[in-house]
Amino acid sequence: MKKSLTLCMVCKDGQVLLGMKKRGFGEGRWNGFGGKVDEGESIESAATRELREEVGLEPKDLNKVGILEFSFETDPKILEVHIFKIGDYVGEPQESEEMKPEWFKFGEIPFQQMWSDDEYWFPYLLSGKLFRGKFHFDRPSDAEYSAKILSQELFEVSEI
Ligand code: S76
Repeated sequence: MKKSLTLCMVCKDGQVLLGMKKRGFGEGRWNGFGGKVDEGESIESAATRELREEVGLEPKDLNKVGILEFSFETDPKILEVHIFKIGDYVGEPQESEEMKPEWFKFGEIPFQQMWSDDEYWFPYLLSGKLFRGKFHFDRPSDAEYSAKILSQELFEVSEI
């Protein structure tokens, strides 16, 4: 079974906006903004909704840059994550119940406190390349435990 999710990366003036996840999946780590695509909802409107709910921003542009499939030894579900790059928005980042936002310069991204796949695909994101990949992990990350990558594939694509 595959489940669709979104992940929004806001990149502006050489910085990326990340949120410290305060609860649930990936708690205690810096992450983009996103979540489940609801039934009957388009992937783009799900991305827009999550960005509004989690950090209070309305995207002015929404560029799909990648699709990643995540799977875990502990769960038969495959998570299909649609990654969007946002270059401009309306509003100011606001802390929500789920996320505490902070800007990071492209050279100072806190990979040690992020999901372990991020250091592999961020270079594609930041250099404007489109990508697809799959990462298989032992079990989900939380504040103390960083998910171990058991296998991975990642490549540039010409369209997505
Ligand atoms: O950057 C990521 N965000 C997530 O929520 C999960 N990676 C990831 N990998 C499983």
